[in-house]
Amino acid sequence: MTLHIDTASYNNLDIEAQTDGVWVVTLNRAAKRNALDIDTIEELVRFFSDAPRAGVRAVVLAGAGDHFCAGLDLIEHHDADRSPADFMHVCLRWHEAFNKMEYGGVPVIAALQGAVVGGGLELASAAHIRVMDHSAYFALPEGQRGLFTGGGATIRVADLVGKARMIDMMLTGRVYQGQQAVDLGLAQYIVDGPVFDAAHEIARKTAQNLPLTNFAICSAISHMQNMSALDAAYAEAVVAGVVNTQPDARDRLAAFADKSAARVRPNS
Ligand code: 1HE
Repeated sequence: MTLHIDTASYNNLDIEAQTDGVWVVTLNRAAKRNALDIDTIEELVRFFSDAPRAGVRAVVLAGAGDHFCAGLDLIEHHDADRSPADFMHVCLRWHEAFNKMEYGGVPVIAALQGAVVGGGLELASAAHIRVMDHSAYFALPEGQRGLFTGGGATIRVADLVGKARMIDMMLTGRVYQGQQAVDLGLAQYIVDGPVFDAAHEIARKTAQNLPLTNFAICSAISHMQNMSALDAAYAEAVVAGVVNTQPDARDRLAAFADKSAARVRPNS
């Protein structure tokens, strides 16, 4: 049975279902540069826990205003004066949210503009595709703030840019932007026009794939990266056994066989 997502029950996320199965999730605290407070993290946990069972075919993740996300809500953190155990539990909720995104099986396309910094970069790096415009910039200012990453950067950002670059970003506050950010792997696309429209177009395209295929792409690949090569190859065979024999794929294979399906061609 398909789960119902009650969009009205979200306050810090603006959630909108489109007719094509694409859902738009917008961090909705522009006045605070979409800083991630506890409530926002809990809403991310809830949405991304429910999305795979609610018929969500793809997600565009965006930030309201000029900035994607300023990371940890530093004011909330300052005022809460947390104990080490308290903050450990905060981080575990961040991991819960971001793992639900990365391993949930629903394509998440991040539309990045302005600051994508600290925890904002950790959030973006849990998306499957990152699309940026020329205003977007990436940094890990934790080092300068007397902090450390707690939302998975040591795993995902190091994975994107490499250990040495991540260490440099944290030690020096180095900022990456523009084509260089794409070249380093921080984003896969840079666009001249509206970044939301470009991300939405990509989301629509991914939503046309079969859900079970997308589930494998947006869950199995990440899981397999955590395995030994031997176990990953075994898991790949099992996943392919399920996905590549799904009844819904038969029409697509038949279309290839009768030559009505589009062929793979080089870009013109
Ligand atoms: C915030 C936050 C925030 C803005 N927490 N309230 N992240 C950072 O170190 C980034 C901190 N933020 C900034 O560097 C800048 O705010 C921005 C580059 C993102 C935007 O600059 P600007 O000039 O557009 O805005 P602003 O004037 O600095 O801020 C506008 C408001 O947003 C202001 O609130 P107001 O009530 O005084 O109007 C700011 O306080 C508020 N604001 N950023 C709380 N981050 C799990 S560990 C993760 C570790 C981290 O993520 S460390 C955080 C890294």
